Amino acid sequence: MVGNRILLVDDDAQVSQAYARVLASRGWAVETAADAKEAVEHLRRGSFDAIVSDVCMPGMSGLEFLRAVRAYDLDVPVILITGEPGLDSAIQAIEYGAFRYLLKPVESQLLQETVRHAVRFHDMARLRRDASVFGGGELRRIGDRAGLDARFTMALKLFWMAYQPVVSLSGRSVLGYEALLRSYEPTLPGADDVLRAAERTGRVHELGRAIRARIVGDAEKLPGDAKLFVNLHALDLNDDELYAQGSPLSRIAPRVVLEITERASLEGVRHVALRVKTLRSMGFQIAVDDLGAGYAGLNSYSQLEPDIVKIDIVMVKGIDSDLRKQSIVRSMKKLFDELHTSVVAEGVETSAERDTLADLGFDLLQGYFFAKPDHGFPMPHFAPAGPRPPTEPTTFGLGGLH
Ligand code: G
Ligand code: MN
Repeated sequence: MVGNRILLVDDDAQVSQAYARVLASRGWAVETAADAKEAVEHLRRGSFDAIVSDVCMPGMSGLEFLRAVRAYDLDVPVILITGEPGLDSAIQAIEYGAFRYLLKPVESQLLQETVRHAVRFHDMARLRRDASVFGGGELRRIGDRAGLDARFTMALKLFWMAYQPVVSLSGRSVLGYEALLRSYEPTLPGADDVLRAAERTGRVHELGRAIRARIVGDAEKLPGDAKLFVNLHALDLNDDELYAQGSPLSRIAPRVVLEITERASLEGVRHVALRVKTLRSMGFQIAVDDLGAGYAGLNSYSQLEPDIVKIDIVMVKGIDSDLRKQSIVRSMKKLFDELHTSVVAEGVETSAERDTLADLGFDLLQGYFFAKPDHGFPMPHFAPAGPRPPTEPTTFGLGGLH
């Protein structure tokens, strides 16, 4: 650990000296900066294994500083320290992508331990990046230092939304369309790349707002009374714009189902239950997405009390020949029936999967078998490939929701 470089940023020279002494005593090489601008100068000249920074500094806010840091180093863990306790600032720190958040005065031992963890974390991030060279992968591409912010800005200009129908088998109709992010920015080609870039540059809200505005524009062409399924990033729940009177999406709230994924933790969201209640009172419906994929089990179900749950593709893939999956999915379906919660099975790719799910009592399905996500609002096909009756009637929006 000797030789690791730590950057310490604080406008209070006394505090700065005290922390520097505490860290130097562990063998770390400490450099100090009196404000964010000076810190950026240090970053320009060399790299660090961890940054410890005051939140309130003259000249640059915590958010601006975090962004500036990310322009130089995508991985370096930043530990924020503040004199003003408060849930809001703690959560903001997490939103900014801070590694940890400590309250003043920080005990020497806690400071040392936190920095030690941060340095380890940084080592790990570097190893992953080195390893990714062999995979030719995404980490290396996304790991180019400067410019992530610029590339994300391009992605924000170039993205489009694909739509995939959620079908009702019984009505041979479309309940709604899920909006899925697609990117034309070559260096951030996948939706996940764009999302990760948004997280790393602290611009999740900006992306969420742009996506919602785009969807509302597209919705003018939404057929019949089909609903719109809109994916939210967990951090979007912290964005005031989502709740603002007159925000684009709120104007079509009764047609919108907000999907909140099971994959991500809701830990960084203030007052989750209250927020979801507010959204519901605005007319939105709530869905829990990717159920069965998350590490949290049915955790978010109890927090969100959704109108709809969407069973993840991992539970659907090959369900026709997997008795264990059938058994779990059957139990889930039964449970949600009792709770009067609609269930959608996602990622249906074959007629065998469709038939098994139908046997298990599923009516609402989504997947490549019916239609791939595409421009506009693609029509699903219910029969396997081959000639189809030319006069097949299609009705939209059959109420599969309770
Ligand atoms: O996490 P969420 O369920 O919102 O993600 C949906 C993703 O799954 C989209 O990127 C979409 O393109 C993809 N998808 C939709 N249907 C299918 C399918 O039948 N098979 C596979 N492999 N992916 C699908
Ligand atoms: Mn989804």
